[in-house]
Amino acid sequence: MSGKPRLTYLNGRGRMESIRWLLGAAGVEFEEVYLETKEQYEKLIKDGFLLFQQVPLVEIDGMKMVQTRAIMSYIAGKYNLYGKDLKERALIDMYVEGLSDLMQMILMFPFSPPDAKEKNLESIKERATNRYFPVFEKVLKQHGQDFLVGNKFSWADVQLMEAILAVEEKVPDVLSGFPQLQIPGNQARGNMSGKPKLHYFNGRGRMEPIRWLLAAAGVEFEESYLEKKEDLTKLQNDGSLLFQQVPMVEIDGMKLVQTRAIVNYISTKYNHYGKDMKERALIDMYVEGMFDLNELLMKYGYLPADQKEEYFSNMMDKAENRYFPAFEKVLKEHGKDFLVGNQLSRADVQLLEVILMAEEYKPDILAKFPLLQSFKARLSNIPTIKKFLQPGSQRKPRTTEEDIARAIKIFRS
Ligand code: IBG
Repeated sequence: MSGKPRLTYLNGRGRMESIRWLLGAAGVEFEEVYLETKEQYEKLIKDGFLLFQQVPLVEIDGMKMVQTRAIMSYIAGKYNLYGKDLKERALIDMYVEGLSDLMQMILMFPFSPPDAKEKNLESIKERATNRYFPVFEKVLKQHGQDFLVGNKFSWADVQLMEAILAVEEKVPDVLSGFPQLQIPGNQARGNMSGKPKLHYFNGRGRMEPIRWLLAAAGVEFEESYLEKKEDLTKLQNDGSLLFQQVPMVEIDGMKLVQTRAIVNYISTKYNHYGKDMKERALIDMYVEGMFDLNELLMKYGYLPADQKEEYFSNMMDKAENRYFPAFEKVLKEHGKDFLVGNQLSRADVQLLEVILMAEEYKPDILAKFPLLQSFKARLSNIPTIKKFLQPGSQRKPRTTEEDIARAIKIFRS
């Protein structure tokens, strides 16, 4: 659930390349194991990793998935690239299957005998130009939208982009008769590299839970830092901020504001928000408590000196006697590794974040909470989180006096 997907295949495109594209388009980091020897491959079979003795193999969410299409359907579904209803899904399936027939010709091309190479290249060109690309040119022209299905980036766009580039490698001017394909091609390309972009100041504040959740989901993101008040004013004046406030995150063509709305979207998108309404209700209860505690801890630095002492003892009292006992109890009662549904959710990620923050104020704060101690160790070891906890990651260091002075200059008029 928590680690990066692991792809096992040869170190080449082959049947794995479309899977790499789809994960890349979804912004998901993955690991690769390259098969170099026959023994490695036989070992996978012997160990029961390969249901039909074939790769591609993708280890994802505790499953060992084989069969390229099954793997891709799972990834497309998981990362919301598979339409919003059955009808959109049917269209995506049609387009993807057509494109994979074309890709199959390209995949087999290197295996053509020398005397068939020219003829096979000609058929790729002929099929791309006369059968497949006209279909997508027409679809885009008819509905006039940017993406093939549902006016939203989907698996079909990813597959089309891959196919266009693969054909262009062999027939560079293949798109010359397809003006529509030239435009969405560029847009898909823009979207492909389009990591979420976070707009905030270079400090923790209200953006830090968003950074945590993206990092835990293995999603790469970019940041644009507000350095001075004018940077905020510029975003306010160009209409980028619905309520004239940051955090703002550019993601999937939206400019999202309101911390909770942003984290709700990210957690849903990356399946860290429970499997049903009841799990979601529990996650909501827990994370709202965590937000309250996080807010208490975050505000401490911004207080005038004469209020700090009293505030500090209240905030530590709340951490030790209200919030942490509640989470210790949840873990004790169900005896599982994660707070909700026995799988990683945003509640776990947000709890780890707030535990580490509280420890900065009081290093032994978990002394009375053995289950939170083991929870902390377990969570910190999840590969994506482990990486985020290492120096040099996008996690922000403990808030300093300078951060506070800078935030006040930017945010207070
Ligand atoms: N409910 C909103 C959310 O959660 O996104 C509140 C957002 C908010 O308070 N944004 C502040 C802002 O943009 C920056 S975070 N202010 C400019 C304005 O004109 O309102 C301020 C903050 C920090 C640290 I920094 C702790 C708490 C708040």
